[in-house]
Amino acid sequence: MGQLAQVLCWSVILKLKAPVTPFQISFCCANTDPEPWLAGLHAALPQAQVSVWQPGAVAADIAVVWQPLQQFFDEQPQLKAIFNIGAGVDALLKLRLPPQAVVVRLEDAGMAVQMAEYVCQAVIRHFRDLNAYADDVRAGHWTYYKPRQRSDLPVGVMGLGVLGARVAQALAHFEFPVNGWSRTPRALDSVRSFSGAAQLDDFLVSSRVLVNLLPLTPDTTNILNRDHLSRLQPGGYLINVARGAHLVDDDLLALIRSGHLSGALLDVFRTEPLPVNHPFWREPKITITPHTSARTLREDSIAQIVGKIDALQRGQAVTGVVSVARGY
Ligand code: NDP
Ligand code: OXD
Repeated sequence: MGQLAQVLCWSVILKLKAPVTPFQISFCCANTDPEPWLAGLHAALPQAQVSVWQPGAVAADIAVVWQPLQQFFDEQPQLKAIFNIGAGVDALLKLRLPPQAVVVRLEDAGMAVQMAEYVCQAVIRHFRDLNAYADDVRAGHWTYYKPRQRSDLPVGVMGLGVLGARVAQALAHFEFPVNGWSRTPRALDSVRSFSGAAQLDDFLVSSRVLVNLLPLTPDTTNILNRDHLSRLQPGGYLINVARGAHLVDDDLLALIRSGHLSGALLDVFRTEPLPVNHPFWREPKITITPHTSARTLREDSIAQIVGKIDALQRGQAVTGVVSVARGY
């Protein structure tokens, strides 16, 4: 069955059931305090019974998940919808999911503005030599660096979805030349758009700073490799805010040490927390943040999920439905 058909079919079932039968929501989220989520979901959906999943729990209609265990889906094969409380579904799609369930991810829910502020501060910090000024001031030196031309710092944004498009447009407001790359063509004001594998090289050679906001899929795993990163203009700078498995760690280190890249800001890693013996910790040209560029905001997320549950109950289609085949 197609995804739209699944959504409509499920929504018809819920519509028929909702007035008489309370429905069950099962919450299964790693590293998340469940209590405020349960309270928020219950307050907005009083007809729902909301509980934290534990082995042997009652069968639920809807799951709210983040990095759940396979056991959860093995025990809940009847689920009709799975709401992921993040934008990226790479961890979820590694599991065997009930084939009839629609998978819905967060769309923005307060993350896009956070991502825009994080990336803009990083590009501006790099462009204005603010790290070098901070070092000099700490050492008691009053120094000046020659101002750079904005035209010398074209920024390439990989992924022009909900987050990438917001980031690209925020960068354009600061008058950086902005390139964008997506799977299918996207038209955005003030952004030079490239799409598909055929235009990847043109996109890379046109960019000096590279911002990664792709979903992690079989097509994008290891995409930040030596071949692609070495196509960036000399002195290139990488900002990876998507997933650690997009990046080939040794290739980044080699290109920084050769001088082709001037540095990187990394928010995501293959293993999180980043292991203490990982060489990224000791590379002075790499700045690390602990997967914090855009945090899930509980109230915004609950409001979005509740709105979509209501829409499904009214028989309306919702956005943010993941294509399991495409991987995002
Ligand atoms: P979207 O699904 O809205 O956007 C994905 C974009 O990537 C689309 O433009 C899509 O192209 C493009 N894309 C996908 N596959 C390819 C490909 N093979 N080649 C070229 N372009 C491709 O995702 P979001 O913007 O909501 O989120 C992006 C990612 O950001 C998440 O998957 C997650 O990994 C990461 N993230 C990180 C956070 C953090 O704190 N570090 C927080 C939140 C998200 P098209 O437009 O043609 O579909
Ligand atoms: C997400 C994330 O995908 O937090 O939302 O990384």
